[in-house]
Amino acid sequence: MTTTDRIAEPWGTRTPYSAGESWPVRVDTHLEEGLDPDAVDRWVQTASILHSNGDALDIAVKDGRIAGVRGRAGDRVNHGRLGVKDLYGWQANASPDRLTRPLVRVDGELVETDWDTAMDRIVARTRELLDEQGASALGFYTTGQLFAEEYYTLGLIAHGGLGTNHVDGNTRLCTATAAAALKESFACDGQPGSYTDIDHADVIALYGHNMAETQSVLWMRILDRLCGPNPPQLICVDPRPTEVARHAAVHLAPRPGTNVALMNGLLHEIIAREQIDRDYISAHTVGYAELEQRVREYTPEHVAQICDVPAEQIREAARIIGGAERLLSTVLQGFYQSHQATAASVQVNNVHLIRGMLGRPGCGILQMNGQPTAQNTRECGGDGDLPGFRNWSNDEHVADLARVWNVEPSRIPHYGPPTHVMQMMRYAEDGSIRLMWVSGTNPAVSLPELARIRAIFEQDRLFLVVQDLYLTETAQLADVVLPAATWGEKTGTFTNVDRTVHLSEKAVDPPGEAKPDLDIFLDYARRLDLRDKDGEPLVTWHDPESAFDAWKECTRGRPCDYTGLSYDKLRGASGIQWPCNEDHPEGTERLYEGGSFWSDAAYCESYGKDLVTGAPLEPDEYRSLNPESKAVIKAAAYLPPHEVTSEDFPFQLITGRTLYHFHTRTKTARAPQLQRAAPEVWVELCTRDAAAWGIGEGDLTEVTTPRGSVKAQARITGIRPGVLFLPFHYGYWDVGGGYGPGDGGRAANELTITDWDPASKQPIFKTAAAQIRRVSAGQGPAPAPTTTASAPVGDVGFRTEGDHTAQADEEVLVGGGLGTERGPR
Ligand SMILES: Nc1nc2c(c(=O)[nH]1)N[C@H]1C(S)=C(S)[C@@H](COP(=O)(O)OP(=O)(O)OC[C@H]3O[C@@H](n4cnc5c(=O)[nH]c(N)nc54)[C@H](O)[C@@H]3O)O[C@H]1N2
Ligand SMILES: Nc1nc2c(c(=O)[nH]1)N[C@H]1C(S)=C(S)[C@@H](COP(=O)(O)OP(=O)(O)OC[C@H]3O[C@@H](n4cnc5c(=O)[nH]c(N)nc54)[C@H](O)[C@@H]3O)O[C@H]1N2
Ligand SMILES: [Mo]
Repeated sequence: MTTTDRIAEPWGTRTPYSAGESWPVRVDTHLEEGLDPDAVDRWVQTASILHSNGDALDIAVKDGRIAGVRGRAGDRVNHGRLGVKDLYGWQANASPDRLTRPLVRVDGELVETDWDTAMDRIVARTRELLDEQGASALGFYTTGQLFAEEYYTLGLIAHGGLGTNHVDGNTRLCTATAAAALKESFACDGQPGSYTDIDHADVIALYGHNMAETQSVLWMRILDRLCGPNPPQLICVDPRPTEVARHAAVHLAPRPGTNVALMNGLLHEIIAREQIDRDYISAHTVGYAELEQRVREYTPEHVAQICDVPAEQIREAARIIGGAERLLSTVLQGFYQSHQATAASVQVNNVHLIRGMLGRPGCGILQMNGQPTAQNTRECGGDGDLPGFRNWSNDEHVADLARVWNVEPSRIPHYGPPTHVMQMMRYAEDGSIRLMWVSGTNPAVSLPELARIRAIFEQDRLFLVVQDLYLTETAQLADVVLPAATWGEKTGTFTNVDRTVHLSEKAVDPPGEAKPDLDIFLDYARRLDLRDKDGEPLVTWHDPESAFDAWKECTRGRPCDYTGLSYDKLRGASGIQWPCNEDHPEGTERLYEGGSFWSDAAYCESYGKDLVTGAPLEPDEYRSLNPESKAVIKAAAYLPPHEVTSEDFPFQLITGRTLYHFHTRTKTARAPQLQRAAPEVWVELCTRDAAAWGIGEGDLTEVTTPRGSVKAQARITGIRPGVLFLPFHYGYWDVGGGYGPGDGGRAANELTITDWDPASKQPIFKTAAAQIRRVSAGQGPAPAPTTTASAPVGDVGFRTEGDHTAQADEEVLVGGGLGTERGPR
């Protein structure tokens, strides 16, 4: 057993392993100070809630409170390890400023009230609006952080009960492009790959994905391969010097927003060298000829001009990718939130399709998710799509869902694609959406162009309901605030990126009168007296397990088939990957083995879209494009970003994450070790730009775009010249008090643009034109971590480390622990 300061050493101790071996077990534990593991009353099974990796863990319960966490040795995902946010983040549950009672607005002020009063207000307003305008007045904006049971219930209420098409999740900001890219290539959502592909791959390419900070346990798996025999080679595509870049054989740092050009350059080289699998292409794909034609002009020299990357580096990266025998690719926000998001992400799929690298060990695509339950939002209809990956433009799928729900098909809106959140905000701005119910997300910090978002939420004519744990920036603008229970305080299931389903059990009671989101939605349906077509209650379940059983039925025969799962089966050694059914009782490790796809026109989730305009394809167009249910290779030309640099705004601004915080910090700022590691906003720029603009380490600067400005201390790093990076975590609440935007903004989204990808509708958070100027000298270095992509170029006289409370245990179990692991290996 070793004890490690995991703030200073976020990835902990190395446990090297070789290709084809099983990843060794290392159990990470962090308990409240002085608590002996043997003195813990109960260990309660769950998985991580602060990212999408799905690391399994047990909550330590002592005297009815959460007192720590321990990784689960036998789980297929993490083999016992935990990341920093999970080791320390649990403390936020017990924060003294949790909401404990509902609040309603009276004479302009939010005041405490009881559940009946709060719910009756919402129900009365819902009824009024249904009478006056109909269901189009109602919008629901949810999250990627609740449980499957909760999304499914919300989706049924909104779609099947009220009949509104205005339902979306913050997954729109997050992984809408993952879904869109999978739908374009495979006609269906669902990750082809598996985390075990890391154990086999000889090349791993990470596209716009800072895995070291955002899925730190998965990164440990790669680190352990890198220091074992036969290590894989890494390719990193990111304008910043992330830990991923530091370990890469080739680090391509393109101009932000030029991903399509770069991908076309890589495809050009791979094709030019004939490093393609012609048999696979002809047996299992359509569209290759167009791709070959399209990428012909993207020579390394031409691409070098667009991306400002040396042509030789592009050749070298293509040589490695083209020479791989087992290629794993991952894609995340550097593609999804950048310009031409879907078109770029689809090109990653194309690399695998033309090389036949799919459906066998080491050959995986992970179009990553970000949030712990983003996959469920998409599967269960929380993002507006129809549950079970049903196709809204296939009338038979709508009829089938109507059968499952026992409603008339006409009840389920399917006249057009579901309304995405940016469009919902537009409708609220115009006054046609008049009730918006926000659950589990903090849009007053996380949506682009915050001044506009605040103005929309502040309108009197919009009735805003916010369901959260704390009085967030968004909750402060609400008409009704509902106190929710969270992870550890309620039971439900969630599914991670590689389709692994975990059960998360209730460990402790929620504070005060806070209630699980499921109970709140069920209460709303009951008070509205929603009925099915036979006059029976529309929602037939009453608790998490009965909701799960209903959801299972809804997935029967669909790609994300859960029918072989149950709470009992999930209460055990390891999470299980869907599809899990009679044919695959222990789950399914990889999709698309042998090149068979779910792309038959009668079965598929989507007919695809035009990547430039976003227009959905008609069923007949799809049938003639893909008559034999193959994978679809879709080519795309590079187009310049909409907002380009100018004399007034000479920089490109990108925004993103740091290791120690989660999103708008509502949980991580309330965990002292995490908050101390990254206490305030900063801005990253390179040495050359700092010198040119007279900015020194730690100086206070002002970053401006056409939307607004933000003040931040400067951190000088090895970031690409001409690029600024701002973490988007810092809103206007803070430990020990808040401050308003009037005091000078610090939220990155004051600066971002109202613009989105045409196909996925995901907002563009990663390319805006900006200016920076020095305001004054700083007092000491910037408050940015030194352990991560924000590491300074030189010594700044300060290192990120934890205090004595940050010590965590690591126990390496040699050759053991996984005997009880489940699922096909
Ligand atoms: N610590 C931590 N972990 C998290 C989260 C968190 O808040 N904190 N959130 C979770 C969620 S919801 C998500 S979605 C994921 C996100 O995980 P990531 O996508 O890994 O995180 P980001 O920092 O948003 O963006 C990744 C990288 O994209 C690069 N980038 C920016 N613009 C471009 C571009 O045009 N091209 C390319 N190639 N790269 C570009 C940035 O430099 C950045 O390093 O993380 C999850 N995990
Ligand atoms: N500029 C910029 N903006 C971005 C991004 C970026 O990279 N750059 N990334 C985008 C991405 S990928 C994402 S995912 C979003 C995240 O943006 P948000 O979803 O707004 O971020 P969170 O802080 O996770 O907000 C979740 C809220 O849910 C609450 N909550 C937690 N658990 C529960 C629960 O069980 N029930 C309920 N009812 N509430 C709960 C939390 O207290 C918190 O207020 O931000 C997006 N915005
Ligand atoms: Mo996300």
